Amino acid sequence: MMNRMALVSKFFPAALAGVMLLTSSCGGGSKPEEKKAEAPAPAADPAAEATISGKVSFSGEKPASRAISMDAVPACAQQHKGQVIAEDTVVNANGTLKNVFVYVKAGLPARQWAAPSTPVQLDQKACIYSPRVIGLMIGQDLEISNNDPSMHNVHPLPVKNKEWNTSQAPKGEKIVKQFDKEEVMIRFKCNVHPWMVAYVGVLPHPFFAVTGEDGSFSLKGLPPGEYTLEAWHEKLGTQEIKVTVAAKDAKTADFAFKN
Ligand SMILES: [Cu+2]
Repeated sequence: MMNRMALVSKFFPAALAGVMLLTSSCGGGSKPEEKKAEAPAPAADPAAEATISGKVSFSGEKPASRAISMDAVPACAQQHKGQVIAEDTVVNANGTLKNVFVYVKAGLPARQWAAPSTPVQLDQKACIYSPRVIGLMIGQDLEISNNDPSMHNVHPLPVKNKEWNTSQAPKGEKIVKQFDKEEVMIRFKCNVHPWMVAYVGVLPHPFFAVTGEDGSFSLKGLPPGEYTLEAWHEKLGTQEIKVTVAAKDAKTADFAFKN
């Protein structure tokens, strides 16, 4: 009993000093802790940004070309020479697919990405939406033009965003709209011309691309991380690929759709 008391009194001052030391080191240690809380900060370092690029290939039976009849609307038909082919599945000369929307579906750090101040353009030319597939960020302006001598009625059919439809006079004033919710994809139709269709992807970040005539895509400026990429095609559905990138990595992710 005496021994234990002696031990406590003997070590108490040291223990107290230790507690004080810990307290002061904790106070001093709060700064590194704050840095730890900002862990995604290195991800914002432009020097650490990674790139994922690739192509979207197609194999199997090439879908038959489907002709669109604009005969009932001479103002539209007159602007085309020969048959108008629907662009719902466009296989490029190099065996890749056009109009595939590729984007980061999951894995990004909880950060806010500012929408670009430049609008994304959606044109109506010869009674066709052009481009057929586009992406834009939440809050970014979508500028819709009517280059035709005929009236159109732009009508997006969203599930998560607000639906609207606005008629646009021949070569009329541009329609400028934004979407405030993430949605992949929103189908656009025209209430006047049933063959007109476009697809618009709305994302809270800038990591998306649409394949063109070489079927390739590139997602630049990615923070290091583990990502799920999705490729969306209006007829062939969706595919996912998981890709991990370290700082400054340039990785390849190729999608392969079959029909
Ligand atoms: Cu139209």
